[in-house]
Amino acid sequence: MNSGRDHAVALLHQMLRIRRFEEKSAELYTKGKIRGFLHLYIGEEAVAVGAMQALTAEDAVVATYREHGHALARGMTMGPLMAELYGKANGCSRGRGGSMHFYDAGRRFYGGYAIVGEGLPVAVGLALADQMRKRSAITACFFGDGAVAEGEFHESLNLAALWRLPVLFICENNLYAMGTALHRHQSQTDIARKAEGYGIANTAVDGMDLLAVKEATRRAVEFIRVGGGPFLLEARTYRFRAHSMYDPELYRDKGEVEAWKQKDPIVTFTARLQKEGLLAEGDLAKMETVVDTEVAEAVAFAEAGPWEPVEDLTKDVTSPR
Ligand SMILES: Cc1ncc(C[n+]2csc(CCOP(=O)(O)OP(=O)(O)O)c2C)c(N)n1
Repeated sequence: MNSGRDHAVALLHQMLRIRRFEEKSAELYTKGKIRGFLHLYIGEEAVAVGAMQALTAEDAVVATYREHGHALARGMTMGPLMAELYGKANGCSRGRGGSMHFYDAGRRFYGGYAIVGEGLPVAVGLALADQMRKRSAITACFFGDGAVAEGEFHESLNLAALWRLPVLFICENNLYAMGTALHRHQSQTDIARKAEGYGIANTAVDGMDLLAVKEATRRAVEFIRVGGGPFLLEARTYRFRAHSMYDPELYRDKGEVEAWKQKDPIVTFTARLQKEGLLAEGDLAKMETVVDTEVAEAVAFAEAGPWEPVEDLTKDVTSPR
């Protein structure tokens, strides 16, 4: 048994699970099985999988509406995630949240937020709570480049720095906020450097390179754990699919997308493992079969799930009387 090899293969497996889960989700969406919004993470898998390696079960994770990958990489079971996309009662948020609102308090996975930038103050609050309770946990907060244009980004960085909170801000810079290119909404396109005005340590990393993300995150987490305060990590990545299922993608040309696909994190990591002799002949095909089975079982779980009864419509809904 070679633990280095096993770990590398497990990382590839994680990325493949995310990719196949989302490809199936897109297919089910076009069939009308999944409704509402669906934002795919395809192309960005190395960020969630690489970053999650540095976190322990005690740490908290906050993500955006593009959070399927983060939820899977955090260890959430695929069936309840697929059921959530269906809106079924056996979904991870009982079918009330859908694609944008995955949640699992047991795994300290706190969403899934539809509002751009919304997760940042939530992460600061979680980290403040952990700090006040004298827990050693840190909070990892994933968000897009679009979020850095929001006031919440600046307010969150300010408070995190002021109170030296254990927060790892991870900006997944995929170059577009919906249809708006980064240079059209940012005067400073070097996102990591935005942390400097707040005295927050920062670095940028190639978000298409799984091992680079893993190492950069490990260092950032280590810095936070020894009391260095918050950290901003910018992962430079790209989404291969449209912003959401409704997007005709008129803002970028096909050549650009094709060029980034040459850096596909799954393809490049597979090639690397093969070159280093860590992936034997047939290993990939076996892995694909395992993943396909897991996805098929998740779909069956969602299909078999019940709808929430109408009598429960106002359950957990509160309003002032
Ligand atoms: C406060 C707010 N403004 C606008 C929107 C509409 N909107 C949804 S996604 C999005 C783009 C966000 O891009 P980014 O943060 O870079 O994340 P990505 O989709 O690239 O992962 C916008 C403007 C929103 N959901 N919330």
